[in-house]
Amino acid sequence: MEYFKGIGKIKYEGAQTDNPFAFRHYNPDEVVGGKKMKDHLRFAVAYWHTYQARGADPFGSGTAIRPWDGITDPMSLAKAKMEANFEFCEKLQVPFFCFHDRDITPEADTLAQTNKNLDEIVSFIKELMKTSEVRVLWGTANAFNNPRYVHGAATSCNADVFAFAAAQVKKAMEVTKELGGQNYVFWGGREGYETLLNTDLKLELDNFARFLHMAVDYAKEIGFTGQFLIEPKPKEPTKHQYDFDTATVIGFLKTYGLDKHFKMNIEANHATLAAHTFQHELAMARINGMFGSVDANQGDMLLGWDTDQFPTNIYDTTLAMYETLKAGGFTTGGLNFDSKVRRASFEPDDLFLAHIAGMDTFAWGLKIAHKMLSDGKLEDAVAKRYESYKSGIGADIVAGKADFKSLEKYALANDKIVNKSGRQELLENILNGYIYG
Ligand code: XLS
Ligand code: CA
Ligand code: CA
Repeated sequence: MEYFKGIGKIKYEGAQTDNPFAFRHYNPDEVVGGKKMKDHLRFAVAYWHTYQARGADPFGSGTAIRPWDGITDPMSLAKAKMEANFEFCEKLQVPFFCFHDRDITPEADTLAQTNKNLDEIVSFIKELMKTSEVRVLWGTANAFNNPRYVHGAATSCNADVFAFAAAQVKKAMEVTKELGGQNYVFWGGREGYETLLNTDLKLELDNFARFLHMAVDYAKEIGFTGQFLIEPKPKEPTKHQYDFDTATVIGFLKTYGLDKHFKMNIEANHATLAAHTFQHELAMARINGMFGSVDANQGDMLLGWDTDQFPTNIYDTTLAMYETLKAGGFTTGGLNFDSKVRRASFEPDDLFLAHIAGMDTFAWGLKIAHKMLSDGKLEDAVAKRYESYKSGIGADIVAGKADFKSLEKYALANDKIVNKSGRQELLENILNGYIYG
C-alpha cells in the first residue's frame, strides 16, 4: 500500500526550480571532489521524529496528521509505519534510517514479550529489505522513556535497573547486527544527575564505564563489527548529562580504557546546548581521531533547549561539511536527520519538505566546503598564522628540543615581541564570498 499518496520520487531539478518537491542542490550522482554526493552525505531518516513524534509540547497534545492514523493494534501500527518508512526513504532518495528499539516495536507487558515482538518486526524489516536498497545507519536502545529509568539506566542507583538496561542494550545490539546496521549509538538518555546531594558521582561514572565495557565485550562475542558511537549532550533531560561534550567524553573514555572502541556521533543542537559551535564539536572529534557520524539538525539561539529543527542554516552546514571533508569524509557514519517538523507543520507533506530543505542545505554546504578546501585560502591563512613553529625556536618547541632553561635564554635575547593580526573579519568576509559569491 502507498502511504504518501500524490508524492512521487523527489528528483534534482537545479537551483532555478519552483517545484517545492524537487532538490535544488542535492544531485545524488553528481561528483564533488571525486566522490558522488550520495556517498559524501549518506543521509538517514530518524525513525523517532518522522514516524513517532506527534508534535505534542508541554502545552498541548499532538497535531500531526499521518497516513497511519486510525490503526490501533500496536503491532499492525508498527508494521504500517515501517512500510511507510521504506516508501518515504525511497521517495526521498535517502539510503538509511536510524532507530531506537522502542521506536520500531512498542513495549509489551514483559521484557520477554517485547523481545518477541521486536523479533517479529526485525523479520518484517528483512523482508522489506529484499526489495529495497534502504538500510540501517545505526540502531540504539531507548533506555530513558519508561518510568523505570527515572534515575537513569547504567547510572541508576538501582542495580535492577542496571541489569534491565543491560538486557535491553544486549537485544538492541543483536537487532542492529541482524539488520546490518553500520553503527550502534549510545546516547546517555538519563545518564546524569539533578543534584549531587543524592548522587554518588564516582559509582555512577564507574558503573557507566562498566556498562560500556560489557557492550564492547558482547559486540566481540556476537561478531558485531559496526562502529560504536557516543553522542554527547550537556543537559536535558537531566540537569547535568555525563556525556557533556566531545572533550568530556574523550576524557571519560580514556580514563576507563574505552577510547579505542568508540567514535563520536555529533549532534548540532547538542553542540550549541554545550555553548560550542557545531564546527567545534566536529573539529574536536576529528583531531582526536574520533570523527564518526552526525545528527543533523539545528537549535534556536534564542531558546535554551533541544529544539531539533531541520538544518537550514547554510553557514552551519558549510562548516560542518568543511570539517567532514577534512576528516576524510564519512566511513560508517552519515548525516542522520535527528530533526522534527514544527508543531504547526503538521501535514504529511511537511515531512518531505523538511527533509528536502535539510538535504539541499547540506548538499549546498558540501559544494561550498569542497571549493573552500580546493582553493585552500582559509587553510593557508591558518598555516601562515602558525608559521613561527616551522623554523627556529618554534620548530625546536614542536620537536621537543626546548625546555624552560633554553626558552629563558631565548626570551632574554628576544624580549621585543612582535605579533600579527588574526584577520578574523577578513576571513569571515572570505567565507561570505564562498557562500554568496
Ligand atoms: C536526544 C538524542 C537522541 C539520540 C538517540 O536528544 O538526540 O535522539 O540521538 O538516542
Ligand atoms: Ca541525536
Ligand atoms: Ca537532540
